[in-house]
Amino acid sequence: MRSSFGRTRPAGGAHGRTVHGGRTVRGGRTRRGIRLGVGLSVLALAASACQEPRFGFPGGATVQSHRILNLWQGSAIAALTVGVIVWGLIFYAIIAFRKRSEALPRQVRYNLPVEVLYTIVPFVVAVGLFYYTARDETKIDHLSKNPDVTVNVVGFRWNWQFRYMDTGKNGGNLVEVTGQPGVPAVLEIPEGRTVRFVLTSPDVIHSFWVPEFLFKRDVIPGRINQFEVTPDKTGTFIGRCAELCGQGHDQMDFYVKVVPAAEYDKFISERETATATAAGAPALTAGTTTGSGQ
Ligand SMILES: [Cu+2]
Repeated sequence: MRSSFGRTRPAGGAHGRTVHGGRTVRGGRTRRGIRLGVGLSVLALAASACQEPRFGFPGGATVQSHRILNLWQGSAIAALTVGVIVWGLIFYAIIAFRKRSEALPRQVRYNLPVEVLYTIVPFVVAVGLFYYTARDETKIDHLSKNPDVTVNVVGFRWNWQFRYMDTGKNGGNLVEVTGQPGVPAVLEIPEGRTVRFVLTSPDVIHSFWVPEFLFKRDVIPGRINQFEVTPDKTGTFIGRCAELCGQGHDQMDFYVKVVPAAEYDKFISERETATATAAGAPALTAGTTTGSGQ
């Protein structure tokens, strides 16, 4: 009588048949119970997948963020599926192969199908995760030839400066926004246009993070990091420094205000043509440079 996993199965005899018969009934119930449990878990998972749970992520406010969210949802569902199968197998082994007597279970080795399975399945899972991650990372990191808006972001101890690099031409002011202690900088950007961020730091490592964009990138001294987003939702979103950069790290909040394109054009043209003294809002300095260490 062949058996896997060292399950005890007496070979014969009146006593053996009785025990064997009893175990078959119990084993059948156990297997049905486990199948039902696994089936219900898979159903619950499939039902929750239909409603697209975000597994703790925000909804996203850029074209790129939806791709990031999809990757996160897919990875989480794949991990949960593997988890449910593994938990199922663990509980199956605990129940089906529990100690029933002092007799030593039949000892077996080298179950080739099982060994092939647990080699191939993790390989397929790893290749799948790698493929989708590499595909999405390439798209998310893509830099267009001519972004609609370019903003130089300077993260410094302990605030942010945003400089609109498409301004300051043809006699207009260079528009820049610099946060002051207690007055976070507000970065206004247009909905539906590609915005490139060019990140630099004059002092220590910071990290430019807008949670609603589902994206952050380090701001490193001596290095220029870039990325692009295309906002697709208007609103004001909190931004933070995501790198513990020192004593004033907690003061490095800022706001990103996504506005309709026409409103953004008005915002920029007003500041480009304003006189320096007229643009004296605390968080906004138009046409002047700041002491941010640049
Ligand atoms: Cu910081």
